[in-house]
Amino acid sequence: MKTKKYIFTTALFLFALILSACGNSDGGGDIVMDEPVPAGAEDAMVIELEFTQDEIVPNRVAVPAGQKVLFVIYNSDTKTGDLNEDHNLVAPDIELQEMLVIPGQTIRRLWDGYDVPGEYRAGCTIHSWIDMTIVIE
Ligand SMILES: [Cu+2]
Repeated sequence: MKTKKYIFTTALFLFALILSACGNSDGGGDIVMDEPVPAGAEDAMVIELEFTQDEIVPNRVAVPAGQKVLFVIYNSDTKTGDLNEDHNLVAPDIELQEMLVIPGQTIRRLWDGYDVPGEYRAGCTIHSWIDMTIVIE
């Protein structure tokens, strides 16, 4: 009898823990507002970007071919309104996977870089008019 009660209490506790962990996200895990520098960033070039309400600052950056990059991206777009203030940066042409940044958040993500020189568009898929150019040199 005592063991059963213990198991029930433990299950209840775990359930409450799971509920609170999911509390302020969309079930996709906890959102870190100020991400730490990821492992492996030692030899990366740092590129700092800021999403505002209608642009990426700066909107043009140059990266040597094959250079690993640490993106530090801040979303200062905290206005409330009918538009979504979340932004992401995506550049399929140079294999840059989506990086989502919520209002007030700073993310720090590594990108392996790209080998073929040229000018490539990187943009926000949530707001198609917000974009920038990444120049591979
Ligand atoms: Cu956007």
